[in-house]
Amino acid sequence: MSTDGSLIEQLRGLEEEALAAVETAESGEALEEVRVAFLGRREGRVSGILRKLGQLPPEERPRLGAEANRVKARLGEALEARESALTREDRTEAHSEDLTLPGRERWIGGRHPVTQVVDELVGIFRDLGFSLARGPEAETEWYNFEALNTPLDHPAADEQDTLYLKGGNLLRSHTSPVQVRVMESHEPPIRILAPGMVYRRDSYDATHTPAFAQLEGLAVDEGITFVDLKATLAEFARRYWGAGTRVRFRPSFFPFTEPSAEVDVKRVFQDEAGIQRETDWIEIMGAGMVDPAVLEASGLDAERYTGFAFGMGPGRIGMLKYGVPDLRLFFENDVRFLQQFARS
Ligand code: 2U9
Repeated sequence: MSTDGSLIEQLRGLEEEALAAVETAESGEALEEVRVAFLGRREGRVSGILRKLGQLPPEERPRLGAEANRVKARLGEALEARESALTREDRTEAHSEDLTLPGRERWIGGRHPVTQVVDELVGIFRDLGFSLARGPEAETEWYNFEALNTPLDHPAADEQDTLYLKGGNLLRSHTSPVQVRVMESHEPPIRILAPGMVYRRDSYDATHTPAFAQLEGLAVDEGITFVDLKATLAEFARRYWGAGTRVRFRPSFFPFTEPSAEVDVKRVFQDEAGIQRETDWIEIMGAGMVDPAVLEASGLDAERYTGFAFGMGPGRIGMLKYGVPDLRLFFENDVRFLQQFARS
């Protein structure tokens, strides 16, 4: 074997070794190390072999020179190819998300569904001439019961038994005390709405909670009759439940109104196929003419003034309107439920 042959063999051995090193390099730095180790001018192993060129007889030198150039060129190409493959891998890793996916929607808070119902009801009555009135949630027995024609030993007072506070006050069991306070301080005409939370010693089930929202209304003036009550509540019902809604007044009893009625609606509407449908009668509120005893207790002359009042539970209205089967859904703060009302 000639010296020339063995140098060429060494060169080809190096070539194999270098190509394998290029293929297994996992980073730009590792690749640069391979380049320096094989092609570096001073320390590179290919240059090392070329330095031995002088040992060969002159006629054999060109062949080794040409072979060395081929190996350098091939290694150069392999380095370049591996480098761009590594950069591509990098890029794919950094952007492995699917950029065509729709963005994540931003969470936008909203009013609680019962608050939305209250606001809508209040809006309708505002258009009918009622303004808002508020009062304390901690009340005296006088405002909560006695002024409302409900003696403390009356069964209705027991029914609404509520949380008593130190000193004999209690958490109001309805918003009616608000109306009493307004009548005390204002001469009629009075047309007010009293929305707010009320508290009762009650069970916590699908249709009851010990704390709930109420919306009551009161109109007092000279000459107000049951006709005004019927017309106002029928107009309200049609604005809230739809133009075709039918309204029914059933005789009832409340200590603070006489006569009293339960108000039912029957919704008449077209379904998706355009066929006319109607619901059963649904009870939506109680109402009546303010009992003269209540007007007198509030300091108004019952000979001169008459009035009507009504009361409803926006939680119950929301259940009916949106088909919510269980009142507790409104209180448990489950976003999957609440989200459905987020933007309405
Ligand atoms: C005054 C005089 C009269 C308010 C009224 C009702 C009938 C009634 C219930 C509806 C559902 C309470 O939330 S509920 O459980 N309310 O049926 N409320 S008349 O009458 C008044 C209020 C104040 C001074």
